[in-house]
Amino acid sequence: MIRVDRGQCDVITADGVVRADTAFVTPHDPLRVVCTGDWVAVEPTGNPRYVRAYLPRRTAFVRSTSSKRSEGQILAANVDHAVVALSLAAELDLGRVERFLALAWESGAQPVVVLTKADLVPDAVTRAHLVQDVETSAPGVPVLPVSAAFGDGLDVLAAVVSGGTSVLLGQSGAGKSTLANALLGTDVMEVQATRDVDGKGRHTTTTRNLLALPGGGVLIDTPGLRGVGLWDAGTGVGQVFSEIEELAAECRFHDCAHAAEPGCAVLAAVDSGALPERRLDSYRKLLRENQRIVAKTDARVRAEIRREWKRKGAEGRAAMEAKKGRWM
Ligand SMILES: Nc1nc2c(ncn2[C@@H]2O[C@H](COP(=O)(O)OP(=O)(O)OP(=O)(O)O)[C@@H](O)[C@H]2O)c(=O)[nH]1
Ligand SMILES: [Mg+2]
Ligand SMILES: [Zn+2]
Repeated sequence: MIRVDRGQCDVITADGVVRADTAFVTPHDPLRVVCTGDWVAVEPTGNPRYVRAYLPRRTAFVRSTSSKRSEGQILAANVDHAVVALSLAAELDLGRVERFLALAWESGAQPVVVLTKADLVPDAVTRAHLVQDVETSAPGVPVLPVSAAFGDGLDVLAAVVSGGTSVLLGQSGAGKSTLANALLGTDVMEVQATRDVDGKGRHTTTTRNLLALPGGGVLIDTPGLRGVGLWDAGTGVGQVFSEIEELAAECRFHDCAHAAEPGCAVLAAVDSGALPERRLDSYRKLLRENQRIVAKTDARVRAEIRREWKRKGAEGRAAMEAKKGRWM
């Protein structure tokens, strides 16, 4: 599945790209809506041809659409590498990186951070510091500075994305489509100058697109995301802050809240400077946000189940009454 747009989608088949109708795979539940990266079964003939089903997903990148509503949105399916694009032209927002990475880990894909527009930070020492800052916030995640404009770092990224399916994620104007074009070797995706110096763009890319790379592998370019809300990402948050979870195992108390407990290994690490306080704050913030979302979702799911029971109960009673009625 290449792209979904207003009830229509493009599917790669043995006979080339086919346009199909998604009416049968667009249920009410937003997490079950067909999505770029899905493997689908499309009718062999017909006008329109309908997508009838999609295969179970290996991985799925899901965010919550806003912090107010507990609704998940699937951004890409069956992705192996979640490439988080972050512009070096704008001020680094490590909290945002951590948030993206929590969702990336949670999706089941291997996260990669790409620091784009490296040519705009010509000083090598400054650049190295920026890379290091991101690395500290992303244990277990490769951090690659690249310049699509000059080609620096592109070979390493090309090697990473040559196996399997990768998705490009990040804010509008981060340079995702420019990167996609550089990896493709041709200008397939439209690119636009960012509107202002703070690095905010105006959403040049508006649909998710799946592109076949010349060196093998498949790349999904996505529209910029201003914010990504966590969506049931407890495991992902744990992975982003794996060094804190490792430290926590050394705390004297099993249920240490790392607040003021004696023998707290986490606070000791903050005191010694080994763990930046910002990391601990960010960890707490994301854990809290995630718990809120999970609680909300649970509440909503429980309410739905209750409604279903009530409906079934009412139907059951009506059926009983009807039976009684017949027998009397
Ligand atoms: N100097 C420099 N500019 C770049 C580089 N990569 C991208 N840009 C510029 O950044 C701007 C935004 O690039 P896009 O590729 O459209 O950004 P995007 O992330 O796809 O944006 P959306 O589609 O809105 O999400 C364009 O003006 C690009 O020319 C780079 O390596 N160096
Ligand atoms: Mg784009
Ligand atoms: Zn502790």
